Amino acid sequence: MREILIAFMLVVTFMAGGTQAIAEEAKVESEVASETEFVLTPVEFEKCREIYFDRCAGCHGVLRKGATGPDLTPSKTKVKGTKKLREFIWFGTGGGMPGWGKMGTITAEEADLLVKYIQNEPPVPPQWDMKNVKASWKLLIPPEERPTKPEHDRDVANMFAVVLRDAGQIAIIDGDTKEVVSTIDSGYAVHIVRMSMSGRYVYSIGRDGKCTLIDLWMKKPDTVAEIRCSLDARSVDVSKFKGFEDKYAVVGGYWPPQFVILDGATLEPIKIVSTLSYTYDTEEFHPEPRVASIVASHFAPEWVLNIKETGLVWLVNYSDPNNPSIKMIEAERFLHDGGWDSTKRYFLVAANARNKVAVIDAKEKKLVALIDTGGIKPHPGRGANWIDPEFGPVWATGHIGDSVVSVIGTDPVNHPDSAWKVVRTISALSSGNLFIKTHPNSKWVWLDSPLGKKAEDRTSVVVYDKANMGAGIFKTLEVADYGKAVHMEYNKAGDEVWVSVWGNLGDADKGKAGEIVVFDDKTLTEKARIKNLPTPTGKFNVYNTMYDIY
Ligand code: DHE
Repeated sequence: MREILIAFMLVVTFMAGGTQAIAEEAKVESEVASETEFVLTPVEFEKCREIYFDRCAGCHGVLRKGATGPDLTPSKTKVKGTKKLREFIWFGTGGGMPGWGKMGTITAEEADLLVKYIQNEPPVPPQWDMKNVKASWKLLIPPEERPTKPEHDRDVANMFAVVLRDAGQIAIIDGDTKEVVSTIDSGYAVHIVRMSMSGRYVYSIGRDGKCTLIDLWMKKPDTVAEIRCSLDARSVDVSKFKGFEDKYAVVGGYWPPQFVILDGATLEPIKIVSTLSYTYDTEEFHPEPRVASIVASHFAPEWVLNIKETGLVWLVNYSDPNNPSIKMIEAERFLHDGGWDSTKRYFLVAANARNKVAVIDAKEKKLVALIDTGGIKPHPGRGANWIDPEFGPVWATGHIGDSVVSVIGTDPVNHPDSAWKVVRTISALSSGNLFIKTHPNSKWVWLDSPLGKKAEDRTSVVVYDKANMGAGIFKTLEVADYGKAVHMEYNKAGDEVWVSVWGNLGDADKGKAGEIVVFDDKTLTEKARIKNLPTPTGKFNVYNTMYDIY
């Protein structure tokens, strides 16, 4: 399927008219390039296009106009030159770019080809309109044929949906027994899942834009509907406001830049909306404003959609989904990931390439603060909330480009002096942090560093004591001796922490494709290992995801 898509994308690349200006801008360069040292055979070009899609597009954009990572259009890359570009790709940068060669993700030959590729004109993928979206929709089991109550006696609220990233699958694991109840095919390089407000359904989103709906009430949970909302995507969420529980879902697209509103029980598409627009500050047209994180408001029937390149937060009202109203809030460019404060009124989202966190008030529907985090490229995941003994309720983020955790005050009523300010800056084990996590029942805060420079940092996580954050790292836990330790998630009771070991699919025969290590949160000791999971990354406890507990 993916091969067909790639071939299709290449053909349409040269037919797409909407991005003519970009094509022309790069034409002169590519003509020179194709005659000289940057020439690639069609097979090499295709190989690079795939590597670029897998490793580079997320940060630099499909059109390479730059976002979390810098602009890589030929007018910029040719100035940098082959030698410098090769070094960046191989060794990474201080700004948070991973050293793809050094880490063993790509070979020397692939790095050489990529250097040429990014000095050529970027191919432009096709559009994906409602006709395509509708044609991709499959209702495998209609709601009336689904169970009317759970067909098993497992605690659905303590189940985990685990992303098996490189396998393109979702594992459903019983949080009590640690059994893998079901392994279900999902989208290509599947990215995240979210839960319906009832906790019955799991919605997954793949990097190919495929959304699957999994019913946890089935004896063996399985897909009941699927749809492809775009060709490249990262986010999905559901309607959570009172009266709209389980009614709708929304999928955010990276390419084409758009979102699609779906029926929550069947995934039937209702409305498609393009996010093509102008940057909030300079009001320049942007050809690729991607939908980054999405959260569901608890104050109104609204989704908070973070439009990365334009720096706008869109509050999309879904009460009349065929005629959605959108309030656009100016925030900051390159919005990425974020989470609610403990009251779920304020959404804190990283504008990562600007080293800032924007705070959106979902009740008053406005921006309340733009905070300089003091570190390079904040990356909170959804962040972590706890009560600091000195500053009251706080939320925190780690950083990709700095070995630092920034703790931000979130209580403007009782702690106005610390609200929306960095109140503590704590040392991490390393840069390359992606996720931070806690639970209201825990005394600890957990932080990973899967993009750390040293292998031992990538395989470890650290724990901080909420009551004594000033003391720095309380304990470093080595999770595995291979792969990357990534993403923590608590069980429903908040007394276990699950950490993924993201290995290589190719190392499955050595038992090193991946596993989940379960820690006892009280003693900070290992409690269980769920072995032989192919490349687990994000994992989501049903209850904690439903209620946004982190
Ligand atoms: Fe993610 C969240 C985008 C790479 C694991 N990631 C997000 C969100 C966005 C995003 C926009 C917020 C979704 C939301 O809340 O609605 N991620 C991107 C990229 O563009 C990027 C940098 C590059 C790419 O090419 O995709 C990228 N992400 C990764 C990974 O390589 C990770 C580590 C492994 C994987 O499985 O893909 C990864 N991203 C995650 C996870 C979350 C996430 C686990 C959700 C965290 C949570 O606790 O909610």
